[in-house]
Order: sequence, then C-alpha cells, then structure tokens
Amino acid sequence: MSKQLFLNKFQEFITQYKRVVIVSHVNPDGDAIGSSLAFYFFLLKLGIDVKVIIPNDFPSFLSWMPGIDDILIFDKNTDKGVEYLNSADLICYLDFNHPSRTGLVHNDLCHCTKTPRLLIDHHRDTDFSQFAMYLSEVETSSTSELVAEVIQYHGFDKYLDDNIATCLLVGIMTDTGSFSHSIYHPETFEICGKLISPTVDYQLIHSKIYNTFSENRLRLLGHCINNRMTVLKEYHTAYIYLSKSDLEAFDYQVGDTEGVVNFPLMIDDVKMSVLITERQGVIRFSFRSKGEFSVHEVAKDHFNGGGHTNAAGGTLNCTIEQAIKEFLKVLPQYKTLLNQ
Ligand SMILES: [Mn+2]
Repeated sequence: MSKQLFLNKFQEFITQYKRVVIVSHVNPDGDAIGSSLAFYFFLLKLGIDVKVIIPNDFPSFLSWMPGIDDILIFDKNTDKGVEYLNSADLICYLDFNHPSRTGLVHNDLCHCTKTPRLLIDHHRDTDFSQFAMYLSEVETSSTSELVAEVIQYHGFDKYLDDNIATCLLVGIMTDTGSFSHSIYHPETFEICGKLISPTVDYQLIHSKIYNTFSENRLRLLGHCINNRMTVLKEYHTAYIYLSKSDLEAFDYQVGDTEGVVNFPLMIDDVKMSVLITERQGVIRFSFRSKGEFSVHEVAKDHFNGGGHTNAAGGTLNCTIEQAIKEFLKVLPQYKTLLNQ
C-alpha cells in the first residue's frame, strides 16, 4: 500500500470504527508519545472514541505534554488496558511494527487477533499481512512526521491546533536528535515550519525536552563519559556500560540514560557508539552510528533487536560482564565496514 493510497483511503477507513485503541512501544520515547497523542487528538476531531495505551511509563521529560494524562499505562492499570483492547474494533500500532515490541501488552494484543490493525511507523522489516491499512515509510524521520502528513492531507487549516502541533514537534525533534540525523528529505523541515506558530514556540518546547535534567542525571552523564567509556580506535567504536550499582549510585529515574549513547559520536573518528545497561536482570544494548555504517544489522544479527541504520536497540539475558564480552567478540566481524 503506497502512501498516496493510504492517504486517499484513510478517512473513509477510520470513520467505520467506533472504538479505536492506539498502542505504542515499550519504553516509549518522544516519538512514540508525540505521534500517539497527535493521532489521538486528530481522531477525536473526527468524532472517534479513541484511547491510547503504552506498555510502561514514559520518561519524566515528557510529563508536560498535552494529553499525557489521557494515556493508559498498561503495567499500572492492566485491567482497564485489557478492557480497552477487548472492546476495540480497531487497533493502531504507532512507532513500532511487531507486537513483541509492546512488552506486557503483547499477550493481550495477541488475544484479539480478529480485531483489524492499522500501522503508522518508520521501522524496517514489517510484515504487512498483519495490517488492514498501513503507512510504513522507512526513510522518514519519525512516526510523528508521518502523522503530520496524514493530518496535513486532511487539512491543517481544519485539524491542526496547538496541542497537535506541539506533540508532532516533540516527536520529530526527539527522533532526529534536534534535527541532526535521520533527515532524508526537505519535507521534514517544511512540515515543521507549518507546525510552528506564535503560540507554538519551538525554542520553549526544545527547552522543556532537553533542559530538564536532575542534578543526578547530569552527574550520571559525567560518570558515563569519564569512568565508563572505552574507545576502541581500531574499530572506530566507543562503548559505555552501566551496571545496576552505577544506576543506583545516581538514583536512576526512567529516562536518565536517554541520549547518553549519542555522546561518544561527538569524537571525530568514532562511527559506532554503544550503551550497555543492566536493567532488571536483562542487558539492554543501544546502538548509534554516523554515516553509512548500519547498526540495525549488528542489533538484529547478534543482540535480538534491530531498528534503523543509525539507531538500533537489542537485549541479552546475561550478566553485564558477559554482555561486554559478547559485544567485543562480535566487533571484529565489522572491522572492514567500520574502517571504510
Ligand atoms: Mn520513531
């Protein structure tokens, strides 16, 4: 299904449904929340009864967002979440393409197999047979940009308001690292230009997202760079590891390690950066790269994950020491690519 076909059919399709549920991915980021809330506000304007479910809590730097209190956090209110899913006549996947990305929601999502699905997403390797309708564009900055396109198609003059514009800007801003990567076409800037207005202040939104560190969070960042970063020059790679005790020492709060993985890429000849974090018995890998080198393959082939060319994630069930060892074992396979 092409983008044009999706746009042409969207309104007729969506208005058939009475109870729509929007779901986004586990550990929701700015794009997950921004795209889901903007889409939620848009569907409300179309007169649709709509709910938003996220698997677990959002990071605190998003807590000011319009509509955030309307979101159901599944692991805090599971009964209600199950009720929403079971009574939905359409389920929308935003910013992910496979139910395994929905944490605790996964099981219940799989129960309602008869409910049709709609997808709006920019991740790779989508199995389109699952979806009644889909807008899937890998070369788009963010799911929020795709939602912006959907709303623009139906008329910004009719549907855009400050809440929607704010949510969309948050999503595009965070998924592009403040417009520093993942921009594939001029439309990203053009659409953002249309979202900004005298009452939607880009600088204020940026400040609310990025200048909200606690003292502990900033000190944790210092600790990561000063004490936990290893640079492997022959591989143009740097990695940072954080054990459970590191996180405890800095009174870790959800979202505190957000963005940490980007810092090693500030080193001139570092092409890949990896953050390895110990989380409730699981090791999480976060990969970033600059240029052509694709971390999607690394995450997919060795760390049970995937994502995009320049940003991906994965997990392993082992200790932090084993995780670092495993990463160092895999690295030589990419030496040639990393030296190109
Ligand atoms: Mn995204």
